[in-house]
Amino acid sequence: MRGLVSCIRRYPDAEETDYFIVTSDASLRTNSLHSRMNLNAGEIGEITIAEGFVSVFEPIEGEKTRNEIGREIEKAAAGMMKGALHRIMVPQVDSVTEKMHKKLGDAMLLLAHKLTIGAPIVVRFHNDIDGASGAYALYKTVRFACETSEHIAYKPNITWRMHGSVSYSREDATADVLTCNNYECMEKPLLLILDFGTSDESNAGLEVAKSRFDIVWLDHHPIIEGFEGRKLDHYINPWNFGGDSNYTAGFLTCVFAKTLANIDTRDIEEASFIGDYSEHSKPTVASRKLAALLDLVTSDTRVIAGIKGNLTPADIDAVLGDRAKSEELIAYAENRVSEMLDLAIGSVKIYKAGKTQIYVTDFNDVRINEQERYPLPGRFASKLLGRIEELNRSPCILLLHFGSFVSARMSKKLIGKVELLRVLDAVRSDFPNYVESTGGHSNAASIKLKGEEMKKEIVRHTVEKLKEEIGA
Ligand SMILES: [Mn+2]
Repeated sequence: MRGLVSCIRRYPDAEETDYFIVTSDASLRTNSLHSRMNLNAGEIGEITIAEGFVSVFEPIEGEKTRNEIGREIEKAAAGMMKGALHRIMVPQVDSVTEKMHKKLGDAMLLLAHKLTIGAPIVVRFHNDIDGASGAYALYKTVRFACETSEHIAYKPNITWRMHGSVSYSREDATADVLTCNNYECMEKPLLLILDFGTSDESNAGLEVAKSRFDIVWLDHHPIIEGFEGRKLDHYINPWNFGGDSNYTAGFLTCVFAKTLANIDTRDIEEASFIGDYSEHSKPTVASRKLAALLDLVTSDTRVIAGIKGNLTPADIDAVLGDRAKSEELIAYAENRVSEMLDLAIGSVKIYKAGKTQIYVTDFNDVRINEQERYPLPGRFASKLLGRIEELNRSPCILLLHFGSFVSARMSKKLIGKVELLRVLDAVRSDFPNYVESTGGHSNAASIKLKGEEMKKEIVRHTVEKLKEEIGA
């Protein structure tokens, strides 16, 4: 039997090495094998396998064989693509999907190709409901595609990393390179970025990653002019196809995943819409529960026994597979949020600006237990604005402060009337020695302070600036 050593995983000090070998006789198969022999990535040989061990490897030279196997690999990868264009019968969404479909398919073919040669794959996803739902859909789809593929006879080399910021730093890229340094592969490994990174702050990480990885970058944040990632072959963002941030990254990843295999991701798609407050959201009981669960487990990974820090889609899958455990966690999350919302509604300060009310609250006043991380202040601010909106006829603004952060949330109806980002920027120039940075979206933004000593004054000043902006 002919075999191509496509990828190798070495363990320091181990006598044996893991080899990912693409064999072809009747059909192509990618196997995980061991050997004490010292083989190189890209070598082709006539091999004998006994109980998972490569016992004989007679090298075969020649371009003809290499090209033949190359073609078989291409064919196998293309054959894995068993998905289809995904429509949800919302014309605004489906038209964007149609325009992106070719690009998503090309990116998925690259992923299928990497799976076929056993290459290492690193997936980084944003640690919120949207990012985690995308990662979970991709995990389920890839698992299904590999389990049902006649070609894939090994467990894919995928590393899942939950990512706690909105940019991809040089340190992140270095960590990803180190992860792949355990492997020696005939081609570059694959890096997949989900739901973050579209800012010029990611250029430093990209600079390190782009020479070491093939990259697929799926995001839905507004694209910043100076962001270098926009030039990547597989940078896919609905903003480039007539869509906007309402087309969430989790949904985008489901559409991407569905080019590989058509598994049911309806609840996951909807959870991502809920998580990012998309205007396309049409919640169901099941999707609300999934969103609540993802919100909880990404905010505080400790709620899942045995996890410290990184949360993987396999962990999410395990919790969802345990009905009693997931119901218990969902109930805990819902109770906690509703208790805190009640507390917050009872303790907010209200400033009138014409018909608009500006609410100010201290997150410390509504936290029930300081040891618990759920809910995180920024996400709680969005939930609190939702509750405040239910109680008001007119649109509102909320400032929630916590430590040296101030989260600003504004009713969508005020977009266009109140330039929230500009107001926060003005606050920054008025307190240059105390404000470190401001930024965010048009209706959800934040101020990062250098310390807490002037926080009271800065929050008051922000209220005054907002009043001016509203014209009251
Ligand atoms: Mn998102």
